[in-house]
Amino acid sequence: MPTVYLGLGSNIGDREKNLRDAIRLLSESGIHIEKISSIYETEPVDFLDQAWFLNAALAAQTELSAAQLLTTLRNIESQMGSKKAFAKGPRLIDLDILLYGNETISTPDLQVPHPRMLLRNFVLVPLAEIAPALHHPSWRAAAAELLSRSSDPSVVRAHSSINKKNSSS
Ligand code: GSY
Repeated sequence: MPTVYLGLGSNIGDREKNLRDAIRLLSESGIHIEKISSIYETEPVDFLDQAWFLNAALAAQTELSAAQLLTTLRNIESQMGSKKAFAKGPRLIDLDILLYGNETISTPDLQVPHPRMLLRNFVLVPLAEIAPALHHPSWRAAAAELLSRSSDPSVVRAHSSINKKNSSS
């Protein structure tokens, strides 16, 4: 089974609950979660005039193909009531495939590695936390090194840990 890395984000409503609900639904959908990053509060990028996000990343194993995994993520977003009012705008939950094993995928629906992930601190910070040595064949360096070289000026700050929340519930 490939190890997959997923990115999660929310900037509408109870953002932390949205992340935790999404993680529960992922774990009920054939996605065997192995590691979850801390939650980070992150300054919006691309469309700046919107609320700050909570972002996290997770590592998982799955027998789903990449296309099936994408469909599963989109179904969870719909089930949670997430609607994108406009591209790059606010969303209740956003689930992205960052990496699918060592694969490189380019179809009209899916590009893996996620094409903008190395340009975004809100992806690199949680990813480097859970997998600092992760090195996709198309990358010049491992995740932690890529983060240290990031030129993204946007702020990413600690929020709280999903793991701590889970252990007390
Ligand atoms: O790409 C996911 C949605 N998104 C985000 C996000 O998740 N976090 C931050 N900080 N900015 C974002 N801009 C967009 S679009």
